[in-house]
Amino acid sequence: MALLPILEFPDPRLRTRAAPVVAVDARIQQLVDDMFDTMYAAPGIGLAASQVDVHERVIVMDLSEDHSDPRVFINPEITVIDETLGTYDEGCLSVPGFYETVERPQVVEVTALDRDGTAFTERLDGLMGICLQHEIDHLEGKLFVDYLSPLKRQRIRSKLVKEQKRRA
Ligand code: QAP
Ligand code: CO
Repeated sequence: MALLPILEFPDPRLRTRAAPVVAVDARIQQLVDDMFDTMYAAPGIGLAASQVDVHERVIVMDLSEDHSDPRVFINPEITVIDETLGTYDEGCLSVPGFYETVERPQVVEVTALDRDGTAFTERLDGLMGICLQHEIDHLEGKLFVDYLSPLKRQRIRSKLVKEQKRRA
């Protein structure tokens, strides 16, 4: 069991574009396990490696209430299946305490590698599809606050910087 420190907005390291995983080896499997420990402890429903300062294309998710549906997406590629936009009040472990409405395509198809390095393709809708798009954004150095107005983003930034200074 290992908990990894989570980077918080506006940390510039969250803007790093993650590189593809070259081999799903013991190091990546350890990273996946540590990311699950970190996400479950938070608690959260999704975590991208970028958020723990590892800039490789690894995502973990679990939308169940009892840790019964762990999902791993390594080198994910998504295609939008239904362009219709849906809204959701998104949050992020890297933007603690803030939830804002974001619009995203409703249905996506993902091809990725699992924890064993085996490729799979799956259609995701509802919160699962939204969460995966949010996590893939992290791998591109993008955060949900980027979809908000500059004023809202600045307010969130100021409050978080103040909180980070208080803790330091
Ligand atoms: C991403 O986010 C997500 O502010 C996963 O104080 C969330 O697990 C995608 C969390 C919603 C789509 C919809 C946030 C925990 C967890 C906080 C999370 C907080 C404590 C966020
Ligand atoms: Co996030």
